[in-house]
Amino acid sequence: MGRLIVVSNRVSPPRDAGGGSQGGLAMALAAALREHSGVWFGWSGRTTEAYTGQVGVQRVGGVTVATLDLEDQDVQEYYNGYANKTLWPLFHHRIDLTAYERAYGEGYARVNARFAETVLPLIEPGDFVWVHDYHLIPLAQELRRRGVTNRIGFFLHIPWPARHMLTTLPRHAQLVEALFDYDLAGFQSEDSLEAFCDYVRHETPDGRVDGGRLSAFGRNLDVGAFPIGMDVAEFTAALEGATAREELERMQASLVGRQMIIGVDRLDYSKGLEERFLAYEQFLIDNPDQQEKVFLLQIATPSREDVEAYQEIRGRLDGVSGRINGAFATVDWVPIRYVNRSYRRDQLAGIYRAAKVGLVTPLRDGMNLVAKEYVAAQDPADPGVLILSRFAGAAEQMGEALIVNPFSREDVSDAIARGLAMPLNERRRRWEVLMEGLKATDVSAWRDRFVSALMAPEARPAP
Ligand code: GDG
Repeated sequence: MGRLIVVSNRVSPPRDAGGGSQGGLAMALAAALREHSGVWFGWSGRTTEAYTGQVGVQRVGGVTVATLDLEDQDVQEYYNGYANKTLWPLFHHRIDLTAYERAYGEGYARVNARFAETVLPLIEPGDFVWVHDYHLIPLAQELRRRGVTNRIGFFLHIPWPARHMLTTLPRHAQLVEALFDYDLAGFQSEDSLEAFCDYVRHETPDGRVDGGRLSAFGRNLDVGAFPIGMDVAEFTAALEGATAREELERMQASLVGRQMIIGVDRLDYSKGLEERFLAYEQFLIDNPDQQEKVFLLQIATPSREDVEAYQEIRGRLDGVSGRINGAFATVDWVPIRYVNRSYRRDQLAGIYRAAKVGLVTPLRDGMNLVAKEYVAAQDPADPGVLILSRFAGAAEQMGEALIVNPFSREDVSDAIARGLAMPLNERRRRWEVLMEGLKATDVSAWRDRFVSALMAPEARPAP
């Protein structure tokens, strides 16, 4: 069996076995890499005056990690530019924020070529290559140009856009054609998979969809929905640790008899934070008896601060939260505790557990792991209620949550009222179903499903 080579924009190998601030995805990939004695390759996060193509290799937590430095212009055009100002907003249906600049496309192509030429010497015959996310869509094409015939898989962590959105992108067909140099492309949800098939059917001259096998541009591509899971075991262990317990006690002490609603997100316009604050304001207006009895704790970790749209959303959220607090606060109650910093993973576990309602209302999201973490953190004897946007990939799997339309303040307001008042037996019934689902489709199951589809594809009839 060949080795596994994982390629992603950044690498984040586990620093210690205990987890701490480490995410479940990094742990799961590291476990796969150890099992298949593989390599994790990506950008070091550092810039260099002049690109050299030199690869730094280290062993971290039992994993071989290989990294590449980029030039400042690469970071501006490829990472801040095409990845985060073009593809991210477009794939989240924000064409009003999408930059359609040729220089960004050129930087994206250049960096993908740089990734290909530097990872190339690490790939041996029989190895399997697993490429992650929108930063690296053309990587297989660049590797094929350099003679790589190994099986290469791609997983998209963000949603695939609707056809009419994607066709606003200059050279959209080139981007899709590049995906046909993979052997397998995985999406987060059936919805994203459908959107991709829809494009292939209608926008390619020879496109055909035959179950999980597509053909277009004279080539075949296997596709599937591989919804990512969380690391339930790691998170449960974190929840039982001293840090999570202390955090839970600290939160409980600060409740002073009030009920807490929790939101945890990267500070990103796709997460629907402004709409969430306004829906919560609507709830305070609709339910005056609830004022001073609840509060919303919103943790919003600053993200992509070099991109203007992120500076702008941060300013807007400061304004909206300040206005709502000014309008509703009393001498001993603030309706929104709005926090712009990050917490350790085990602290977050304790904070989630103290909340009666988890409010997860992205306008569009590939999956959304916060929804899953909130559920995993609950006390089985007295679980809280998850309110989840229908536009998160997670909604396909988490039907026992209260599913809402995040664009409708009234809908979200009603769900908050219902969640806070939900009787214990209903909360337990819903939570048990959700928790079963989390365990059955955790991050290891996701990884194993993808890796086995890549390594041992079923013999399929030619289309
Ligand atoms: C992309 C897709 C898809 C947040 N604040 C802190 C913190 N977090 C952690 C959460 C969670 C993760 O970050 C966020 O994951 P999401 O899935 O919610 O969202 P994205 O960052 O947009 O991720 C998404 C995901 O990829 C995986 O495929 O689900 O749809 O957009 O784990 O807990 N972690 C710590 N401190 C914080 O303050 N330690």
